[in-house]
Amino acid sequence: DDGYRLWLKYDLIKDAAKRDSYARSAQFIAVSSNGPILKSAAEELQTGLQGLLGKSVPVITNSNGKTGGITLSVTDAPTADGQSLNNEGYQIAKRQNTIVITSKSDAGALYGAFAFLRHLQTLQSIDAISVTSSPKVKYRMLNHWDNVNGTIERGYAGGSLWKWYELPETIDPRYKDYARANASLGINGTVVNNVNASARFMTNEYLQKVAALAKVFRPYGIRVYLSVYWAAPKTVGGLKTADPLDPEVRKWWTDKVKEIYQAIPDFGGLLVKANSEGEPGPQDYNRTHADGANMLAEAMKPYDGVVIWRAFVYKADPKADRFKAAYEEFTPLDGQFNKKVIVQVKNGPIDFQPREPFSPLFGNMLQTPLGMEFQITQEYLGFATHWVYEAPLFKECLDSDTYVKGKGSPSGAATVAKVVDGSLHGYPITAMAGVANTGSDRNWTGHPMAQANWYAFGRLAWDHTLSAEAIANEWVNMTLTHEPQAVKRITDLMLRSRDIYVDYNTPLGLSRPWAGVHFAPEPWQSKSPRPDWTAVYYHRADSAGVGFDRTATGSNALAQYRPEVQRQWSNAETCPLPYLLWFHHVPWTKKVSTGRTLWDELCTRFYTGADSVTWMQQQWAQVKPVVDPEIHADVTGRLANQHKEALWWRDAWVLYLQEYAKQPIPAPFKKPERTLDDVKKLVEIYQMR
Ligand code: BDP
Repeated sequence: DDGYRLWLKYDLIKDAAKRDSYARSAQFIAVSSNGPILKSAAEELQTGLQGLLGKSVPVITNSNGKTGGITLSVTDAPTADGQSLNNEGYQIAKRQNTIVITSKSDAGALYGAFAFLRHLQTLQSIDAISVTSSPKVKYRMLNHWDNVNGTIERGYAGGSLWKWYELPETIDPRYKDYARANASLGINGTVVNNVNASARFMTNEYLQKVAALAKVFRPYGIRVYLSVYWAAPKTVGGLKTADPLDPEVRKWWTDKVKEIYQAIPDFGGLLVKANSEGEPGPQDYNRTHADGANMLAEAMKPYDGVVIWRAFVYKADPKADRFKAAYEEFTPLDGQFNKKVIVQVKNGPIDFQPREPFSPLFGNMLQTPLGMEFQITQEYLGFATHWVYEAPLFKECLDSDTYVKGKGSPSGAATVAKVVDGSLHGYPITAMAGVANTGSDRNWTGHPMAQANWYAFGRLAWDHTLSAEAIANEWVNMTLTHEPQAVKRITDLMLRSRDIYVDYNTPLGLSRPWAGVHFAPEPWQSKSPRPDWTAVYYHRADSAGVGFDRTATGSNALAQYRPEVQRQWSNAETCPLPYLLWFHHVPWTKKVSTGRTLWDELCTRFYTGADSVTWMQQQWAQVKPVVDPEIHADVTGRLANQHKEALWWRDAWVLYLQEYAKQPIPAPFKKPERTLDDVKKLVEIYQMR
C-alpha cells in the first residue's frame, strides 16, 4: 500500500456476515436527478460499495417502491423526525428497509454519502442507522502555500499538486482524487496559491489555469479562492499606486474581480496577507487593514464571494512584544469591516508553535467575523520526520474559554470554537482554514501518519465538538487496521504524540527556538535582521531564569485577555505548566507545581520526551502484523529518525540552558555525551547548501 488512497481505501470487508448484512441494504443507489454533485455522490457510493462489499451496485433514477437500497433525497421538506439541517447538512436514516440520505442541497447529499461510507468503513451497524449532521462553520477550507514554480512554502511532501505549466490543457487525474478526499471531510474551499502571493495569479493566463482546477473541484462542492498580492495593480496593472482609496486602483480591482468571475463563476473569494513580513499592503499608503479589505469587498459586491483578510501581522519594533501585535492592530478596527470580510486569525498569538495559548483576538472582535487559521503542515512540528497528531492541538485552542461573555458566565460558554462558529456573536459568515500538508509525494503528506492531520482538520472544521480520540479512532479504522488492540494502541500513540513532541521541543511554554530553519534546534540564535526573528527574544534565558514576562511587570500582553483568563495565567504559582514560560520569567531554582525546581522539571521534560519516542517505536513495532508492510516500514524508519532528532533537541536545549542555570543534570538522567559545540555544528551542517 503506497498510501495514495488515503482514508478512502474501500478494501473488501473481511467479515462475510457483516458484508452480507450491509449488502442487503445496498442493492441499489437511487438518485432522482443527475446534477454534477449528485453524480459524484452516486459515483462515490458505487466505488465505495464495490470495494467494501465486492459487488457492483447499480445507480438508478427511481426506486419505484423497491426497498433494500440507498436513496439520495434532496428536498426542502423538513426531515421526518423534525430535526433541522442547514444547507449542507444531511440526515441518514433507515425507512422501510431503505437507507435514505436526506439533504437540502446536492452538496449535503455528497457529504451524506461519504458519511454513510464512513459508517461501513468503520464497521458500524446500519440496521437502525440514524445520523443527523450539519457543518458548524460555513467556509471550511485548505490554504495551499503553493508557488508558481511548483515549490511549496513550508511543504514537506514533495512539490505542488498543481502543475501550472501543464494547465489548463492537461488535467492531472490526481486533482479529482484531491477533491474526493476533501469532500469526504466536508471541506468546501481551497486557496490554491501561497499567501506570499505572486501577482501572476491575477493575469488572465493564470486565471484560466485556476479555472481548469475549479472545473474539476466543482462536482465535489469545492470552490477555489486565490491569495492576492497587494501590489498587483502596479505589477500587472501598470498603475503607479496600490492605494486602496485611489479611484484607479479601485477600478482595477473591480475589473479584475469581474474577469475572475467570468472565468470562474463560483469563485470563492480572495485571501490577503498584507503589511506582514515585508508584504505590501494598505498601510504603505497610510490606510488601514479595513480600508484595504473593504475596497476588495466593494469589488466583490456583485458576487457570492468573500474577502479573507489575515491578522498575521507584527512590526519590526525592538521594544514591542510580538505577542501583542495582531490585537493592537486589529481590535481598533472592529466594526469597520464590510460585511463580506472575514478576518482570519492564527490559533495562537505568535506563529503556529507546538503549543501556544489561544490568540487574544478571539473574544475581542465582537463585530467582525473571525476565521480560524490552523497549520496542518508541520512547519514547527518536525516537518515530515516527526509523528505529531494535531487534533489535540486544534482542540486545545477551540475548547479554550475566552470568557468574552463576561463575569459569571458558565465555564465553556464562550469557547474559541463558539466565537469561530458564529454562535456567540452571531457572525453572519464563518470560516476555518488549514494550511495544507499535501504535496506531490505519492502518499500526499510525506509522513504517512500526517494524513491523519488533514483528516482531523477537515472533520473538526465540520464539527468542532468531535473529540481528538474519536477522530483518531475513525481514521485508524479507515486507513490502517480494524484489529481492536492495534486500533487502541495506535490511537493512544497518536493522542500522546503532540505532548511528547512538546516535551522534547518546547516544554513548559518555551517557544520558538529556531532561526531560519524551522526544524533544527537553535535556542542560542541571537543574530537576525529583526530581534523577533531570533530565538533568544522568545525564551529570554539569563542567569536568573527563563521565560517571557508577559504580566504587568513585563510586556503585559496578559491584559489583552479577559480578567478570568488573566487570573488563570498571571500568577506564576498557579499558571498551568504548559503556559508557564509563555507568561513568566521563572527562576531556575523555583519549585514548580510538580515539586521539582524549574531546572529539574525542564530536564525531566526534555529527557522523558526524547525517551518517549522509544515508547512510540515499541508501540508501533507491536502493530506490525496488522498494518500494511510498506506503510509499517516507512513509519518505522521515520520513528528512528525522530528518535535521533529528539535526542538532538534534548541535548541542544539542556546544554544551552545549563550555561545559564549552572545546575547539574538531575538524576537519573545522564549528561549528554556531546558538547554544546557538537550540537551547534549539527545545525551548521543541516544549514549547509
Ligand atoms: C510563518 C511561515 C512563513 C509564512 C508565514 C505566514 O514561516 O513561511 O509566510 O508564517 O503565515 O510561520 O504568512
